[in-house]
Amino acid sequence: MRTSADIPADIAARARQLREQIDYHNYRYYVLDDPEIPDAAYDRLFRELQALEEQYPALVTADSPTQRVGAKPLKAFGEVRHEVPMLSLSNAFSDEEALEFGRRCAERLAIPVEQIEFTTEPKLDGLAISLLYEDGRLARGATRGDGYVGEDVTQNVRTIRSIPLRLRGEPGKDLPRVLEVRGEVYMPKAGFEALNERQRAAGEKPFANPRNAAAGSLRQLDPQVTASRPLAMYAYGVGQVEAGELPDRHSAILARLRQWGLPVSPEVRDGVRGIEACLAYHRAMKDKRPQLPYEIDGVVYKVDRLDQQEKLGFVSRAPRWAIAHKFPAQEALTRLLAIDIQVGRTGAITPVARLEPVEVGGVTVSSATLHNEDEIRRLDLRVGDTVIVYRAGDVIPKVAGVVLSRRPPEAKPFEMPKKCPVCGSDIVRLEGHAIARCSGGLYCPAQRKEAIKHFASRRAMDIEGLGEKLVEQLVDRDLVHDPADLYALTVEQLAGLERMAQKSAENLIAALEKSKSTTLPRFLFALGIREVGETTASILAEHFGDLKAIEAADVETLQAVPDVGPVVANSIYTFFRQPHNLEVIDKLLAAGIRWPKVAVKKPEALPLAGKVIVLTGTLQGMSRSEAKQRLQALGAKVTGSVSKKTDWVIAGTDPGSKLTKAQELGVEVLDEAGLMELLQQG
Ligand code: 9MJ
Repeated sequence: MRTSADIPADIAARARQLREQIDYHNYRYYVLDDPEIPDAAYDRLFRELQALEEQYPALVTADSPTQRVGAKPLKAFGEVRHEVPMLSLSNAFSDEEALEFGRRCAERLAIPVEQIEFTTEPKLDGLAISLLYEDGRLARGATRGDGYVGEDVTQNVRTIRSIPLRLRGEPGKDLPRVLEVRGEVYMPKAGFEALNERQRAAGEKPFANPRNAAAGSLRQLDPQVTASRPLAMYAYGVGQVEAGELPDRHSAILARLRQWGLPVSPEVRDGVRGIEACLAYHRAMKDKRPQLPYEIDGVVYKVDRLDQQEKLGFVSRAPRWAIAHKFPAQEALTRLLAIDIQVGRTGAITPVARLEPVEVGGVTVSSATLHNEDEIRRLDLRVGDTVIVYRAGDVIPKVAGVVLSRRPPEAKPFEMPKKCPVCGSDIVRLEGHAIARCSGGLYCPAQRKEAIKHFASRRAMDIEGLGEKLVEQLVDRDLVHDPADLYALTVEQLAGLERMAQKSAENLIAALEKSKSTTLPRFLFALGIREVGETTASILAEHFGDLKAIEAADVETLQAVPDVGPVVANSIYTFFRQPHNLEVIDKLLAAGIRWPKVAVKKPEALPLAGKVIVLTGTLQGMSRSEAKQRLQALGAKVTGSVSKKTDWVIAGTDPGSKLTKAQELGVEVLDEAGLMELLQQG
């Protein structure tokens, strides 16, 4: 092995420079939320450092950014005694309780509450962490435990990329020699969803919520496992401090932590005077909660001046100078009344939990999706069970688990019905598939209704006024069997239906007439061919130019289309081999459906050919669907979810979880100006 003496001076200097640059760009990214260079450039720096360290192992230092995952699995965690106890927070569950907190502070400080300045913070729903920095280097990470003794999770916190291994600043000068930072480790919503997808795909139990996922991930004996979990951290205070001065206000300490390179939530506000202003913050954060990329379960108010904090002191295990003002719970217990079966457009069977109505986070929930049969088995759900219902931000409610101790003795395991509850056809589940399907096809009224709703929908034939309830009546009364029958409807037939007056019947006939003039991509999409979404429909139209050529194409020809794989090709081929489908298409064309000729495009020649783009947030200059169409016209593929294959994520205002996902995966993010640049290439 080479020793440090063998390392040429220029190599050692370059390694030092690379570490400094990487640390700086981490700081721009995780702390300032304002990256200066694209991710690809960051990756180049990182790889260059890795290569140098591989060539000269003596160059490796414990705080090198390449050394996040190194340690071997542990047998057990060691114990850590907290020099300064890690206290918890008292809770307020109502505005009244928060006001009461303000009155108590005012009384003890002997000043009017309006004169007390608070810092207000989001209360992250994760787990508390203590990070000990010695001479600016991360020396130890520990969980809170009981507040006095926690677990040593150093090797796991090192894998969390938003936690700096080395602080910015000079120890002994502007940086205390010993600094214990306190904060919350959490799992962003997008990372949580992706992790649970992976758990399900691997046949493992999904985590009930991001808090459990974060706690489970941090308390892994093997740091490799922790490293594979999308964890993050926000700092919210300090514990032990030696040989160094800190400011005399909490808000200034947070600002200092940020300067030292620690991520602090951008939602923190200081100079909030009196409790009424705190309550306004509570309301604003409650509204913002669905848009935040991570879960919060309330907000925290902290008296800002440290001399006032000292005067207020502590009660038992919580400071008197802070309070957590919680939001209504996102979890609730209720009873599972039934498991219903829903049949989708392509026959997919989705079990749905019918629940005794219960308030979850301020919304009444009476049903929840159960994904599929395996999910029910994994949760061991039985009708009559008491279940935990969980809502994450704006996400649809889910059943997170069962309270086994409350299971009624007669509760029986769920059995998937063998026959479709709507049409009586066999339900089949192919080997290796998670989804069971009704085999009735368009014989099944449920599938027929969904097919017609899809045909009429805005992005398909855009038949205004043909809503869900109307389609159901039309199918139930045998007026419409397939989409082509819509064009044979008369004003008299329509006017006889529930909630249809003469005028609305006339309007619908006019809308049907108007829909006849369409485009080939819309028509293809409207047919509801499995696996053919809007993007594939557009690509098919531009590749083949007309419907007859698509109808005639064999599987091989279809697979030659960019983005069409064997599954999609087979699905298209099979669709056009069904006499019934061809009949419906003929009837539709005979009814007068038409579209302008499509110019065949050589896809490889387009400027954005092969690029995968995801749009998120609100754009100012155009709608998202316009942006999508314009990008597709330039050859880009526009998809709905961010993956490693994504080339760019274009983020408008209020971008949501896709932006977080992009940042986690290191996908380059463009703003609206970046989008305009891409579009100008056309
Ligand atoms: C969380 N969980 O976000 C505190 N917390 O302060 C914030 N927790 C805390 N502050 C003192 N923002 C004890 C705990």
